[in-house]
Amino acid sequence: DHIVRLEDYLPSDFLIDRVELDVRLHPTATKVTATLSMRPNPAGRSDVPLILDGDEVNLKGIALDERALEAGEFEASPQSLTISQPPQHPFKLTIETEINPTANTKLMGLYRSSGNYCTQCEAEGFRRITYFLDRPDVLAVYTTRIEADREEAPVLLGNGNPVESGIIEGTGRHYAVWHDPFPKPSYLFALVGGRLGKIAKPFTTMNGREVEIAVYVEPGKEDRAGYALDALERSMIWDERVFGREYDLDVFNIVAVSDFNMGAMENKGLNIFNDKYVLASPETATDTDYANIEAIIAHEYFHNWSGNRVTCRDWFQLCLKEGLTVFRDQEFSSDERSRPVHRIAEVKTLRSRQFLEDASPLSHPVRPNQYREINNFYTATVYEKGAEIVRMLKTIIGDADFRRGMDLYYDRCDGTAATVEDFLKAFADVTGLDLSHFARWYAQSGTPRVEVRGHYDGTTQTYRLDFKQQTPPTPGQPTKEPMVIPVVLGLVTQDGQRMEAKCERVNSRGVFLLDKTEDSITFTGVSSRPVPSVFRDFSAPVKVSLDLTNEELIVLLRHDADAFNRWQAAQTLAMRTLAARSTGVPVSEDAMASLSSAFKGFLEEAALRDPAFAALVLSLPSDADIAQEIGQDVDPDAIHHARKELRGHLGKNCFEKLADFYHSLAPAKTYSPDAASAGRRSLRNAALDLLAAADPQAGEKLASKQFETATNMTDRLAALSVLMTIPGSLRESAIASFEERYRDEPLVLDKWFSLQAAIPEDTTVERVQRLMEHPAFSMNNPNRVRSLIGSFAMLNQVQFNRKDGAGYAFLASIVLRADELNPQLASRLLTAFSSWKMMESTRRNHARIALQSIAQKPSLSRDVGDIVNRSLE
Ligand code: BAL
Ligand code: ZN
Repeated sequence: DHIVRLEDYLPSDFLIDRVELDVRLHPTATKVTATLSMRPNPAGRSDVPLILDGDEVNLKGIALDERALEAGEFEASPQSLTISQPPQHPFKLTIETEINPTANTKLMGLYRSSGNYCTQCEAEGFRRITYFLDRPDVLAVYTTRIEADREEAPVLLGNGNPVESGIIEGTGRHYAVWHDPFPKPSYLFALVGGRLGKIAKPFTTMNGREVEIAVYVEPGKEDRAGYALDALERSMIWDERVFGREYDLDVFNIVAVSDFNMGAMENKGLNIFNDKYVLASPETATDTDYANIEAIIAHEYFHNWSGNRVTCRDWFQLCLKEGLTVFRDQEFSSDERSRPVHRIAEVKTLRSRQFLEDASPLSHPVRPNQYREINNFYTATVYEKGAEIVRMLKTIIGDADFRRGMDLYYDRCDGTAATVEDFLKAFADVTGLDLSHFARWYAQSGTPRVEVRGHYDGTTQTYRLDFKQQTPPTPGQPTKEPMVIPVVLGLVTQDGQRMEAKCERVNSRGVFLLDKTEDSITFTGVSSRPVPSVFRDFSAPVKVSLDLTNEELIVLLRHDADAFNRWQAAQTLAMRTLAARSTGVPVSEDAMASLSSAFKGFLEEAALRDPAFAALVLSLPSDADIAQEIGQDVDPDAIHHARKELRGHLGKNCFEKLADFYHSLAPAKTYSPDAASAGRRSLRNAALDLLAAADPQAGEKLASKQFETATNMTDRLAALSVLMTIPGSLRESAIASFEERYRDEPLVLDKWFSLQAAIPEDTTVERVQRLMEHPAFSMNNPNRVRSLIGSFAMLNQVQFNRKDGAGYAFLASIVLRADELNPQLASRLLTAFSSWKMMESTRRNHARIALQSIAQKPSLSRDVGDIVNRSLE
């Protein structure tokens, strides 16, 4: 098996300046003619063969400078095309290939989704269309002619601007020509051909350029595309205002398709989306769906600069575009919604996905230094931790220098394939700072742990904070160096006032830089013992250990100026109890009483001021969060039981207040997806959940009524999800009525699959197996598979981690089935085994056996082979 290493990077020996593509779409025999204007790369090696990448392509013809090559002048296999003696001067290579889009179940390259033709080329899909130098540092200007049957594909879209279209008389066929003036790597190539409905509007850029922005969807679903188009327009305005970035083509098209491996793809001028992240109506989409659509539309649009205009030199630099673009979309959503609420949501995702990954055998640096299969590195570490690095940089250098650095980066690197070093150099140059130590965040894997201890001295009126950092070993990195960790902090008095103490190590923005293994800082003029509020706004992606008493945490929950730390205080309080009770450590009646009085106090004082925030405080750490906190010999049943008990306890003790919220926050007459309305719904539904935990009979009644009378999907689904926790006939009839109501709505049925797969009962494996026979389920559609199988494996801690191993064995069998159709989908499912080494020994043994059963299978895809081998190491 071939390992690609960062240290082996060499520039391409040949360059491709222009690509002319002629694609004649046909369901099973699409013909592609690629004319490549090539030349030797002055920065490459000379006198070497030209080796083009391929993947399951059939060569039909090849010519060099218009002369057909003869056998012996080239060598072709489905995987590569070699010309042993290419010219030493510019030349034109013409390659004809034939591909079968209908047979393409991998959803990489050109394939069909609901009869429409579409492409996915990142990371290495273009080589499934034609032979090419399929690497991100080969940038070319593309002209694409697409031809198709007029009935089958009335709409033909490509990258760039439309230049020509017409009918081919007497054939029933037509064509369109698209030209993209911006040089781009092949992974940003796209085309679409199909029957599609369209909504569009004009957009005028900051410098007065007129652009048409459009969203294409399945005909008849145009009325569900409005929110996506609106989000696109808002994204364009935001990127102009906040980063000074203007759109650069005459059209910007988004196409929604129902079979897609990822969330969406940022192809130049032609974003292709998983329809889950485009289609929304109040009756079919939840508040979370609306928020995700807004974020992903923005993310893909922002890539036009961070990814497309400035692209990556090689796939090791993936975080250069992904971490930065996630940071940009998070900032956008924070500006469009509530910043603290969004920050908490980001951190919850980071902890549940990235911290988990970093504590698993799959841990890797934000910039990995080797890979077997690049598709396996589209990870939470590259994306979410990558975004945290950008945010830390901004925290360290401040907003103004951050913007200046971004401008310099874009100025210098526009039109090039850049590296993480280029990115950091822009910020080093505008600030004069040495960022070489900071750069360790890209290279060192694992989540740093920071221990903070406070010491108050009343006689000198000083307060000292001692910091210690340490990063646990991760695969390939047995020893670790200290990181540069920005700690944003402040002090609070015991009665909740902000304390004005001085410390020269803390800058005017409240930042202390911890860059050694141990360090201490001292505040002067401290007249009473303070409560420290550290890592405000989650200023670094670390695990913090802080020796605060429960009383001090309650002070922070009630009074801290930093909303994130108020939420964190509630989480820490709950987590202490949950972790203790899950591991058999007794928790005193007093401690339980003080916890519920803290929550009750919070609800009475603060909840209605910011309902979305209150809902987040009420949502206790998940089963998986608790497992991570415990870290070893985990018993998921004990965790589930402890969490259920605590929810019941809090629900009982806050019953009146929760019931009060439930009734006073009754739904508005018309649904609006805005953040404030969504916040009220989320608090009301969080209240319903706790009421049902306290009194299942009353909860079942309330939830059934809400389920039946709901006027929007958020409330209907929230009610159904509460019913899922209460076995009985009401639950089963709600399941049946939901199915009946949405039988023709695949994206809505995905929610129904997902909720059933997450039922924490012993019969769930059989239920999921039964649902695989449902007419709406298909192993070929990634959304269906992720909803049913993915939810079972990722959201159902107790049933996936069944003590008899049945959950693991089931997932292993599905992974093997999926691998034959779609290796990327299969390897994603397989990452559910990330936490297997944390489990107690019986489960651990079952998980190992399941993983070994996969590893032993001959002819695994490289995707699954890589994950299973790393998981077992
Ligand atoms: N580039 C793959 C999809 C995304 O991150 O935007
Ligand atoms: Zn992205």
